[in-house]
Amino acid sequence: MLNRRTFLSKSALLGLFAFAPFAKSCADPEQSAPLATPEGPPRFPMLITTWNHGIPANEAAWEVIAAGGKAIDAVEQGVRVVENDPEGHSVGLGGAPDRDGHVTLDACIMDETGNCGAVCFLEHIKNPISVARKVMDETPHVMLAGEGALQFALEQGFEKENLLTEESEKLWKKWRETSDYKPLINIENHDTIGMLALDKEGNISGACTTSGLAYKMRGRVGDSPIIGAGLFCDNEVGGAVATGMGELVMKTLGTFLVVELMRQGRSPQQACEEAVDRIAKKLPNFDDFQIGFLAINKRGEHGSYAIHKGFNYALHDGKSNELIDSDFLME
Ligand code: SD4
Repeated sequence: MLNRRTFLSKSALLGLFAFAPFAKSCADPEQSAPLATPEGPPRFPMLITTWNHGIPANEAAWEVIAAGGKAIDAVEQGVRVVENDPEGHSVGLGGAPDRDGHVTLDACIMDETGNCGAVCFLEHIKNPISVARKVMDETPHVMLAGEGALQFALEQGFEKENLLTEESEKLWKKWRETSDYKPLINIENHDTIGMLALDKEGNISGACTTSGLAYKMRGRVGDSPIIGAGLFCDNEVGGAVATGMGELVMKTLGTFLVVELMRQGRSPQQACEEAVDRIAKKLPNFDDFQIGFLAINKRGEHGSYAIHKGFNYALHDGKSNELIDSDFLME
């Protein structure tokens, strides 16, 4: 069932945004300083991160921000906490394997200058986000894949390890009894971590890291390491991250779309809603899957929207670090 309240409030907001001062300022490519708003000064530093594991990730990232560190370092340190946690079956160590039993990881990172790095189909390295950071900092490329990404990681001093924990192996063997490939809404493996940060300077960066869909085909890569799909930041406008069924996000370049909508004057909330609406209009069976977008703009305003109920995120503003339920299109 469609979420009527949201649709009604959305139309009301869309009527208003055309007259908002932010819409005018965003259209001006010369604009770089944080924008004053009718509600008060810009609200940063701040962090926003997908799902429950956003709480511990934000804690670690906030240590970097509070010490005056850069957003790019904060997001890397933040998501590493979740990559290192063997209990999580959707990111890094302990991630659910593909259908053949191999854990393959995808990640990307993007800074306030538009620099970015990514790895996909990476095996045996538990912190793909830091390998992505090295790709950004140490190579002329944006993305390395598979064997080449592993070779590069080892050259950079990363340790090769077995990422398939006993628990994930047990779950995989159980799945093999039927080999029924059906990603379930909010349940199976929709727990990619995507984090956006605005540091004390008001600069924006983001990171996204995942083991992808559980029991995917060998070689499958999702949206999470794709700049513009799983993550996009533009320091003139804002940033967005995506979680959920990557194929839907890739077909619509979801986070690039969200940022471009904010550039045209949408609030982060309006932009996330419009991106989900685009998926709903264009892609058949969209309602069999979950997608969630999170976005912030340069003023530290945030928004989120999902196809289905159940998506949440953690917001850290220096005073509190709390979980918030996202608005959604369908019950
Ligand atoms: C993927 N988008 O590989 C990822 C999965 C995900 O929350 O986000 N899970 O398609």
